[in-house]
Amino acid sequence: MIKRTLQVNGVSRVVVCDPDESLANALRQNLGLTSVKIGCGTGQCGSCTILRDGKLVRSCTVKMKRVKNNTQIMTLEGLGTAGDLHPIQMAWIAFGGAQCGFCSPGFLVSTYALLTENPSPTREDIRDWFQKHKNVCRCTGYKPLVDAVMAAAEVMRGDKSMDDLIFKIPEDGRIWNTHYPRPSAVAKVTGTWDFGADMGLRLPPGSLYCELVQAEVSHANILSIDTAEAETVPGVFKVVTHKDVKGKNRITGLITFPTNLGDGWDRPILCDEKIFQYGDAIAIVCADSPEAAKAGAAKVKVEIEQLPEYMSAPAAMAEDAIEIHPGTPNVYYIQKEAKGPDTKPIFENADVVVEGDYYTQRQPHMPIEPDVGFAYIGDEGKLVIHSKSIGIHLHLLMIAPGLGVEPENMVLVQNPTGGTFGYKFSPTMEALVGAAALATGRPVFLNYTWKQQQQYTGKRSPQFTTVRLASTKDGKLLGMETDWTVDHGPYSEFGDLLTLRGAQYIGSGYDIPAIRGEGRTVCTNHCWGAAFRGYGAPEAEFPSEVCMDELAEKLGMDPLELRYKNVYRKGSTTPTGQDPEVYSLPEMIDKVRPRYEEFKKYAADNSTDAKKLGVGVSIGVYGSGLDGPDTAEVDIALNDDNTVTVYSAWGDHGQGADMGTLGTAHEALRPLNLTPDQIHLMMGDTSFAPAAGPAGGSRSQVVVGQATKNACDQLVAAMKKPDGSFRTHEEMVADGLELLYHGKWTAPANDCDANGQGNPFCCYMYGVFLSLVSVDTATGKTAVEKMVTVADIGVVNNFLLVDGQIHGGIAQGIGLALTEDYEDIKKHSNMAGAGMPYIKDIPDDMEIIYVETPRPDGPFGASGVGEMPLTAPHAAIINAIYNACGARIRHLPAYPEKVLAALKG
Ligand code: MCN
Ligand code: FES
Ligand code: FES
Repeated sequence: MIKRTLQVNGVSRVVVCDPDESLANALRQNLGLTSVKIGCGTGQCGSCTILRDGKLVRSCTVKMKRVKNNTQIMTLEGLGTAGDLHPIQMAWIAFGGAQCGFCSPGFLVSTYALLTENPSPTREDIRDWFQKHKNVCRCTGYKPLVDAVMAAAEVMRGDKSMDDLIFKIPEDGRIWNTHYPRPSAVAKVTGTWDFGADMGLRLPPGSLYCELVQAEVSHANILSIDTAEAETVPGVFKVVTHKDVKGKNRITGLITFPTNLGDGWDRPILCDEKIFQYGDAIAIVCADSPEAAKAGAAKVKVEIEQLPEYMSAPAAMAEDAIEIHPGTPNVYYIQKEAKGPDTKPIFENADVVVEGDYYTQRQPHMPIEPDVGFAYIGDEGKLVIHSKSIGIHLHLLMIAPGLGVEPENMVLVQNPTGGTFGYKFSPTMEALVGAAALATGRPVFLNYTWKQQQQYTGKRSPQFTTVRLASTKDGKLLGMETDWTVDHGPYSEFGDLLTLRGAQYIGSGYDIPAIRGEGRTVCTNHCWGAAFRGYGAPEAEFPSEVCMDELAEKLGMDPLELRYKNVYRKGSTTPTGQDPEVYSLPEMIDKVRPRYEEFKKYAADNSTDAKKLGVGVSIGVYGSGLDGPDTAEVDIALNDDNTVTVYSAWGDHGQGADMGTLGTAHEALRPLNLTPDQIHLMMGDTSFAPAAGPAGGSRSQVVVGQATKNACDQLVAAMKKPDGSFRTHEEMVADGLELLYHGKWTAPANDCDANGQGNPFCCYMYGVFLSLVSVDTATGKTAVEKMVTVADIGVVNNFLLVDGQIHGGIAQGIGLALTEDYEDIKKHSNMAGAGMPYIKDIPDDMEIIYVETPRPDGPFGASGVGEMPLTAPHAAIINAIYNACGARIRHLPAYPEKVLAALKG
């Protein structure tokens, strides 16, 4: 142990710790300064950024033995507090800089250092600074952060006042359709928003730390698991294996369709007979310190018999491949698609036919916050599990039988969450901490390292897709034939539903009268397939949007005009045969056309042989909802001080479930004239919030929003007196009226049939993407220089939310197009290796144009937004690469070497 006296945020503090402890851990654990966040833990993300003797450091990389006595330390706690915000914090609030908020402390301290050194930075100076100091954000697409720094600098220079940054509620009192800041913003910018790892530090004495024993091969039979030596390691309390799990020891994948050949019970909580993928959990070592747990895990002996590893769909589909789940074929689900007349004669007689093979990769979600959670036995004897779950009621039902606990004896709670982007549509470690809490009887805490996050949470399922398009010679689409294969990894959860997305979205946006297709779900030994923002759309729309470009070329037509000719208009139907709820795509294309012409001119004027510029377009469509009659429930209560409390399980990835709820409830409660702070939110706990459904499929603003509105409408109706005024709480009680109202709403939609036909969603989101790229012809490296997104997401609840959603989603689309992958288990297990976009990978020139067409079935006309920006921006970028230099990339990501090879080819 060493002792250090540090000057922390202006106060002298003493730390006693291990010499090899990181400065980040010492600040967090020893001094309780939990604004310092640990994301990557390896110097790549900047979430642990602090000032040491006036210089920025990533504190996870500094060992305490290298920190001298009297070192000056500044953390976010030293910048400003809730009652006395610093201009940088205020600007972060005003520009929606904190979505999940996990990166915010690091960015805020970094900004403070920048503005101390350079009070008048340009936007490019700011981008250079965050690039140099490796500040990474996965939510915002960076542009709002640069806006915030510019505004903070103005206030700090005295060119503007703090008051200029404070949102003013309009005179009519309305916050719907404004820039009202989210309720959690102040906590997020002051470092007081406690994420799972922060709460883990404050668990009661006697709590145990978990370390996983994980598979180091991708497919094997387990012959034995020997925990004897591990249990003798000092500090180890118990090693939990499958033998300790009292239930079925399986997480159910909830088979969606009866034609699925699996039964859904294929994912072990703790491996018993087989290992299905690299990183599978085999045992949990529970100990009184993280170090003892780690030492114990190293002593668990697992004897295996290695089996052939099928790391992609073609490998698992080979004739001689054995069944990964014995008894279930590796191809376990087939989805047919048939719309309109037979396509064969259409293709035989069409003027023009184009065809291409396309591949979208195993995109990693890469939240900055790694997976984390804890569990304990609550005071009512129930098993309580806290995690990053964005579907608490769903996950409870998925894991309860495996653990052997009756659902009514379990509670799931969502911790403040540092981004998921869909990986938390699946349960991850909930069942592990649940099993450990039951086996030990103690509170248990499990925090994945970022490497574990990458290796042992689900990924976007790679998809191999063929598209053929037939058209007349003047560009009217006549038919489409398509085939798609989904590599869903070893666990079936939601794999059939994902495969259905091919039928719903390949070719979507266009009036295609005849379609035939078939898709299949394949079990492999690579990482399991989880929902990822866009869920099936980026996989489906990339092929059809690139194929549309190939068709335009063959026809000699402008790609935007080919799209304009074919997009949905009255009388058109979607690939599932549904009438779109609105027909805004022609108007959206009209809006983008001037920018398109400008971009083309700019590209022509600025291209050189060494750096070629090009312009690309694409169209994105996605449904807001789970298929069919998607339902949500929300409660509202009138409090005795005449305020209200909304009880909601609208899951929060970081997108802003709090503001979504507040904005919707405030609008619905307008007759009561409540101020926003008179609406309290109680969210994310199955013990008091009714089932709202998971925050997936960009469904919450529509479905949970409608349930929220329904609850509010009931309350307002009950409070209304015959004279039109409203009862107080006291009068409600006096009149014997209910104080709690249960809101419920079900989407007017129906499930698709076996041919993929139906009206699965009542609200869709529409996007038109325009990108300008440059390609370095010597290296093949592509840079996205400008992006424009035209969005029709219905009426906007809150602009800070939706701007942030769109910028952040576009940034992930750029990563999908150019850099991101999780194919190589070793190389892609850290942020830089997996192609995480840093600020200079994302253009500052990003424009959003809204077309707010009110949705008949959305609350106050709103549709969803979350996934729209990741439906097809990557196709616009790939089309722009072709336009720039003639390199046609059909397999993502478009690494420089691929572009170079295509250029040479
Ligand atoms: N919203 C709005 N006006 C609209 C539509 C939506 O103001 N017309 C707001 C909503 O109030 C909500 C947000 O925009 O705060 C997204 O709403 P919606 O599209 O309904 O999506 P959900 O709330 O169901 O969120 C899920 C969606 C999905 S599926 C993924 S994945 C995702 C995402 O949103 N993951 C995210 N956005 C994310 N944002 C962050 N920062 N982190 C993630 O992990
Ligand atoms: Fe320290 Fe990522 S740089 S946690
Ligand atoms: Fe930056 Fe979520 S707000 S990572």
